[in-house]
Amino acid sequence: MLFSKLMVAASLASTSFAQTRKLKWFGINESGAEFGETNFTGAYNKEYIWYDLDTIDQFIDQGVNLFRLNFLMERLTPDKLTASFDKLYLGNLTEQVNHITDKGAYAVLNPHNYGRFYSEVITDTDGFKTWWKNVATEYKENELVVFDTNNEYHDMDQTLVFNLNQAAIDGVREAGATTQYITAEGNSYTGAWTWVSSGNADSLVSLSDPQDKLVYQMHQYLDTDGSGTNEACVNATILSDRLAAATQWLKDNKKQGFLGEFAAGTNDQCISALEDGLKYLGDNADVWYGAAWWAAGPWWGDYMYSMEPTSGPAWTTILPKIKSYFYA
Ligand SMILES: *[C@@H]1O[C@H](CO)[C@@H](O)[C@H](O)[C@H]1NC(C)=O
Ligand SMILES: *[C@@H]1O[C@H](CO)[C@@H](O)[C@H](O)[C@H]1NC(C)=O
Ligand SMILES: *[C@@H]1O[C@H](CO)[C@@H](O)[C@H](O)[C@H]1NC(C)=O
Ligand SMILES: CC(=O)N[C@H]1CO[C@H](CO)[C@@H](O)[C@@H]1O
Repeated sequence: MLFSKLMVAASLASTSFAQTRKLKWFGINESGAEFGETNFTGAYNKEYIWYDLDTIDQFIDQGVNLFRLNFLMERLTPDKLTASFDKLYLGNLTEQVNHITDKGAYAVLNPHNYGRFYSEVITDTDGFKTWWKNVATEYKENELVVFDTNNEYHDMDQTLVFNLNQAAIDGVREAGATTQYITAEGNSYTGAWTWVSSGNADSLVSLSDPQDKLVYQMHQYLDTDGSGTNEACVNATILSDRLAAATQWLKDNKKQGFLGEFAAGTNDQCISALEDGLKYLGDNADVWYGAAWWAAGPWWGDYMYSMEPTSGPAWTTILPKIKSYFYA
């Protein structure tokens, strides 16, 4: 199983991906299965949706080799962290994971929960560890799966954010998933621009992974308040500017980073900022694994950042401009 996936990855690398990658990960966020956050378990195709496997293939044809799959913990394990899985939701998630990894791309399991379960901050670190142990057990044979501890912790005690990340790492490794990457996220919506000033740097530097395959995931938007809600970008160097302090921290501490969400409007200034920022990532590929665009998925419509083939504004305007930056 492990062997055959490696062979698929190797053969893809020598055929469709003729160019050498500069950044290890060229990613896209697939978003939709976490929609309807207040409806549990929620009605499929009404409150939430899984991802279109045909559009995933179109991304792979463009060189994308990582998909961050958003889903909700409450739908996977209804009622409590240690509950058994909803078999249908798990089955759908696994179908998507297998489709992606069979093609040699990485599938990031992203519980899009903000450190919350049924809207309450998760304080049961043991339960969280069990949750991750159970999930990792399902995927431990698939080395192209990446475990993302949780999307965007925020307004939480910093020690708790540390403890939850460490519990996730411990649970994954205890399950026997020893070859996969794990990506930790920080408080303050895991912002790259505030990574050092927020206290994430000082706290999370001490996370420990016995397999040494921990990657720090940060998110960065280019609008004034960094929220990713405005089409305008501050200026044409704002992405590299906002990554500078975190990049220095990664280098100083010999850590690896991954820009797990980034996006900007389809205007010229934003495109210049994206090109400048991705060039900066490539120049610092010793500490940055790559980046994943926010977002694709069947329900984004004409949302300003949608990269869903073929109607998303970013599919036609942004993707052709940025994809070369992922290659040498
Ligand atoms: C989903 O939740 C919202 C808010 O609680 C509610 O108004 C709506 O009726 C729910 N939809 C279904 C199908 O239950
Ligand atoms: C799983 O996906 C199928 C469509 O492929 C859908 O009919 C079903 O409702 C989904 N169930 C869950 C729980 O996601
Ligand atoms: C862009 O904005 C940032 C933040 O305000 C600033 O530090 C930087 O100097 C600006 N860059 C240019 C080229 O104006
Ligand atoms: C910046 C951005 O688009 N954030 C989105 C993150 O995901 C949640 C849930 O899908 C959306 O509601 C946010 O708008």
